[in-house]
Amino acid sequence: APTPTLYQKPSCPVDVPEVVSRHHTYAVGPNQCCSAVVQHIDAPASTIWSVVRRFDTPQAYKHFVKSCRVIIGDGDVGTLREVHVISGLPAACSTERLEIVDDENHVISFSVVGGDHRLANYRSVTTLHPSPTGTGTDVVESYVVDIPPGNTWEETCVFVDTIVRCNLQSLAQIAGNLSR
Ligand code: A9S
Repeated sequence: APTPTLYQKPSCPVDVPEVVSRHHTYAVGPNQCCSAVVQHIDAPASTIWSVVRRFDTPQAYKHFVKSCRVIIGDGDVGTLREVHVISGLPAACSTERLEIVDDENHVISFSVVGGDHRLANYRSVTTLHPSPTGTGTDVVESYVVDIPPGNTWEETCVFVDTIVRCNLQSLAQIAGNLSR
């Protein structure tokens, strides 16, 4: 019998440092999709972190957010927020739980636990990394989410990637202004 070919883990095209890949690895279910967006920002990681770490004020850089209130918690893991989003999106509000907030390694993660929208079981992780090529910071944001009924994997990825990219571009603007 022919020797069974071992399943070769697809080699990641880019050599991602373990400190990055460690946080951005998910167990993805059959009807889920996951992706990641990387945004270079010309600002120190500490400046960016001062904005990103504020789980209670996502509207500081997320333009889809109309308002946010903390339901319970003091900004540590387990804090719950209720986000109301601007009109024009297939959503009205989202209840989100802070899963990780690590001031040492600049890691923040939240999960969507409820709300009136179509992104069930959304979870994202955002990490900051001093850019290996000199100045600035590389922000990596990855997510996993259920593919909504009636949508394809591709459509879901495009939709969420677009929102995440908008948020990170807005973050770049704000952090850039703060660090002038
Ligand atoms: O807020 C984020 O960091 C990322 C996303 C994908 C948020 C998505 C969203 O808040 C809308 C922007 C309203 C889009 C939710 C939970 C559902 C949407 O349909």
